[in-house]
Amino acid sequence: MKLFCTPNSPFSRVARVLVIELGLETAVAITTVTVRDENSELLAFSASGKVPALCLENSHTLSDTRMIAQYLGHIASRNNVTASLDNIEDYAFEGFCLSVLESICVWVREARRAPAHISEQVIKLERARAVRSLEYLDEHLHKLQNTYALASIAIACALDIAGRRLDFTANNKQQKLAKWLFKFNHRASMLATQPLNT
Ligand SMILES: N[C@@H](CCC(=O)N[C@@H](CS)C(=O)NCC(=O)O)C(=O)O
Repeated sequence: MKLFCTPNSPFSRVARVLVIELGLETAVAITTVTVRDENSELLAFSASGKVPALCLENSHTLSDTRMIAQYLGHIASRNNVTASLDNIEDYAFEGFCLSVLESICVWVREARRAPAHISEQVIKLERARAVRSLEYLDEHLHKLQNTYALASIAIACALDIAGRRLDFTANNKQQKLAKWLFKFNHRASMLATQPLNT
């Protein structure tokens, strides 16, 4: 199987972390591609052109992080990588964690624009959303205890990129979450998938 990624995409990083956490390094070949590029190798496998994308042996391609996580959990015979509809509380929480990651990506993308094109309104909105989300996560930290759950990995990747690119981290009011992130960031899977310093 081929997992198409970019070195700096937080969504790609979630999939790469999972490959390591689940011990699937020999089964999954990490393939670096470009995005937003009409010559990208990825376009032959996925018309969406987004990463991560997992090309299976039967040549079907999964191009959604949750589906990829579910599939990787399935082949690793782990049934608690993604939440099941049978546990609606976990299912809702996982959706929330993925939306935190998506919102941080929107903020990072906005902040990277040329200064004249940055929307202060978008930045303000995303910062407020991120503050609310961190407060919620700090209050519900017990939900982030499964280290190879999609929810935990999505939050670790979201908060790590927010710290690196936006200088946005958990503050004194969210000390439990800050401690959790510090510990999670030292996992071998997180250390091996750190974004490039660009
Ligand atoms: N909903 C998608 C989001 C993936 C996504 O937004 N990936 C970004 C990189 S973090 C991407 O590929 N962007 C390139 C593009 O928009 O063409 C998922 O869950 O996998």
